[in-house]
Amino acid sequence: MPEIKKAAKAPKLADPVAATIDVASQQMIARAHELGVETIFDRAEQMKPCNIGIQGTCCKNCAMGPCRLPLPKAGIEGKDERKGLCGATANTIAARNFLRMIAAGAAAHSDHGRNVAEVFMSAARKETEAYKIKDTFKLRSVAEALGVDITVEVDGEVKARDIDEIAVETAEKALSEWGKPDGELIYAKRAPAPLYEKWKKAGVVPRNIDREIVESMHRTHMGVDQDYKNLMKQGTRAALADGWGGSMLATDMQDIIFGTPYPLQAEVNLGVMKADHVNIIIHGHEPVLSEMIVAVAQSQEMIDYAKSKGTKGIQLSGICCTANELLQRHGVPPAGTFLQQELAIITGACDAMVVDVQCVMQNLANVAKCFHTKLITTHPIAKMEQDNVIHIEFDEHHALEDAKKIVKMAIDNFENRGAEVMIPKQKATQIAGFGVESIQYHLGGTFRGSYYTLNDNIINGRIRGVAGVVGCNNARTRHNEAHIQVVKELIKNDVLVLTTGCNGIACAMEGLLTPEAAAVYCGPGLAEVCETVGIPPVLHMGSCVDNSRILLAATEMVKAGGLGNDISDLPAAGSAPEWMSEKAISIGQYFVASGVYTVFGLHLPVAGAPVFQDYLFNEFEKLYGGMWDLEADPIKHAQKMIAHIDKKRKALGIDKARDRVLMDMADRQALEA
Ligand code: BF8
Repeated sequence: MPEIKKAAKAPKLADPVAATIDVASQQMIARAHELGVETIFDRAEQMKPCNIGIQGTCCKNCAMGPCRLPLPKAGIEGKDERKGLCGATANTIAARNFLRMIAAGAAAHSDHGRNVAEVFMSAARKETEAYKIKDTFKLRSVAEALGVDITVEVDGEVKARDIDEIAVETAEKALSEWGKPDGELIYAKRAPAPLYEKWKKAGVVPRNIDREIVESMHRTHMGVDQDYKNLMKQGTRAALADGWGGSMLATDMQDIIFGTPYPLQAEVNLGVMKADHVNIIIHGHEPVLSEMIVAVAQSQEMIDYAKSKGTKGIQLSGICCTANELLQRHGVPPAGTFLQQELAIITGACDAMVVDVQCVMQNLANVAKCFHTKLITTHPIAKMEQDNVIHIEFDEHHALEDAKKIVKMAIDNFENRGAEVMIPKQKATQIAGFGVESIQYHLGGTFRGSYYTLNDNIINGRIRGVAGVVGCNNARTRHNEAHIQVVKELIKNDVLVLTTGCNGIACAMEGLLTPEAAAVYCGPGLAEVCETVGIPPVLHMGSCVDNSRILLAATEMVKAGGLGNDISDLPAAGSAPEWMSEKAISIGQYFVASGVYTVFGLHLPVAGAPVFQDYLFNEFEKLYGGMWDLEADPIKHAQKMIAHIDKKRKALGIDKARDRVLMDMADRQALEA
């Protein structure tokens, strides 16, 4: 009898509406199904995550394992007897894993920072035509922060020092922060003095950036650090080396050579792509090459060339944090968040996608194969094995030529588009490009250039507090839903939101980054301030390395007075509702160690080690004033942040002021009635 073969079961596909709240993305997921193209949303249906990994208690740091220590269903009663082959406890395993995540995240941000610092050095030494010192004002302030003299004494007279000299010495000073043999991270002293003293007392001031990452790897090697508290001491040091080191230097160097962002208007979402234009999408994190692509794509030569090929011009757009970088400095519209990268190609209208580092899915190559899209990798440390991927390695010494080659390749590829073009219509308007400097200007004015007005409005209760809501998308949860629900709940309760990364793009897609959003979504106090000053209730501060801007904005609030002496005294909280990247863990840890109560969504890989989790969630507050928390439900998540903000208002003695303001509003409404 012939063997009867069982028909292979069709793989389960994602339900577009359950996968994302964004209508444009829903259309593209459905389109992918029509065309038989698989995306991350489908794979999330087909592959379940490892339950023990999620709990943080799988140790694969040596070849005797992986040792898996699941949490018993009934929980831990009394003594926790679980251990790996070497005897490592659940606390040790979870802490080692957590520290390795911090180290990887800190490495990603900091290596990005180093690359930018090297380009800055080339610009300072005038070794490249493509990059110049663009913002001399910022250069001087960064030079001062790094201890570089900006004045010289000539014949007893103090004069401004030559700007080229300042640039070279600043670049040297900055670059040495990665590997200097002694001393400590210079920027640690940019933190409020009481916070620096806490770090000093705890012994966690970073020595240099690279060393903290290397030591993290050493300590988590088999048979080294076996005390979760000591492991997290290093976790704190490595995270601080990221937030107050690699990330902060990346932001500063980028501002110097590309310009400090200032609020500007742009569009967002897949609808920014144009059927009659050459569409180039830039994706990743390091904006050094993309800056050149912007310059080249805007050149008359390339626009004319594009028109000669029967197109109406060149439409640049972005994905992930390269998008945020180009948005905040040039108004280049983001086409979407992390989870929309495959969808941008599925429009059939992406003539080239240019990727650099981080958050780039390898499946882009498989999706690009189904269309005409040229997928171009540009970074020596980030290549792809698939044969349809083109590698054009970027070098700052021939950056303009590289950019031209890429733009020309995209234009030439326009004629290869198939009939399957379908660009969703959805797009929104946003105001982005906020930073420490522009908040100071907007809320303080030219004459009172300080955070005094912001503090004043917090003290009088119109603004209840400030929240940093940041971070990724995660295919294990509905795209953008938690981002938007958390932010809406916060602004409804008069909490001003500072955003970066994919949260910033998600908020923009929802229309929350416009001054008009204040009247629709905010509580009366925040709405009044936004209306008076003309700002959105959610301020887009840039990419993920730009979380350093949030640290410095918080420091400015402390300096402006009236809200305590340290970041941990501020009515403030942090959040990453849909995190997925190791970078998010590093960011979370440096927020916490800087005094910020920080809530993550979904899950955290610490649940399998309850003692370690308690250390992060409760004991940490005694060390630095900030602590971790986890809340998957977006409304409860926001309410926990608001409860913390209220706790801080009470400690500052300004909780009554808020009551009074609310009564004033009610009284006023009653009078008007
Ligand atoms: O650095 S928020 S998904 S794009 S990691 Fe990645 Fe996460 Fe987006 Fe930016 Ni940040």
